[in-house]
Amino acid sequence: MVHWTAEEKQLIASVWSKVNVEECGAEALGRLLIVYPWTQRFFASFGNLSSPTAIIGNPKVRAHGRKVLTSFGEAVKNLDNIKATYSKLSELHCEKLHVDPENFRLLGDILIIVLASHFARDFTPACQFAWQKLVNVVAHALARKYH
Ligand code: HEG
Repeated sequence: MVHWTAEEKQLIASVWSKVNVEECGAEALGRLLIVYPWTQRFFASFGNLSSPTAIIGNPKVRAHGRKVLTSFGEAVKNLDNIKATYSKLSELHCEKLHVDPENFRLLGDILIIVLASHFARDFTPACQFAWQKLVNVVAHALARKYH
């Protein structure tokens, strides 16, 4: 099981308390679709994804980004139980959505960039360390039901 130090927990909680889930969620998913355009294939039903402007302004991208980051918040609240928290979602992404688990890592790294750009000075190296650890654990948990 992953061990979290009191400092890591505190750093994660303090950043999360300042995150605007709607804004940061939309930005993270938008950046994923722009920076790694092959991820667009999972969102064929979302309409216009033809340019960065279209992606950033697409209401379905915004709504889904919010949904994903809200769900990410479950990991923040359940740091010691992330595997169980994402057990059903792992099944969904594997068996129904067929999302390649590499994409969980990409989204995690993008989220780090979004947080760094929003919180700049407060996103210290120690803070980045704790968040990188968190996104890795989340990606691992979501990939667990793949077979
Ligand atoms: Mg996934 C649906 C969470 C990464 C593609 N994703 C969902 C849903 C949640 C979620 C909560 C809604 C589930 C439901 O309707 O019951 N996703 C989630 C998390 C993360 C993640 C927490 C990573 C941190 N998802 C992810 C990535 C991709 C992806 C990287 C693809 C590149 N998710 C995806 C698709 C759907 C969901 C295609 C269905 C969207 C729809 O059709 O509405």
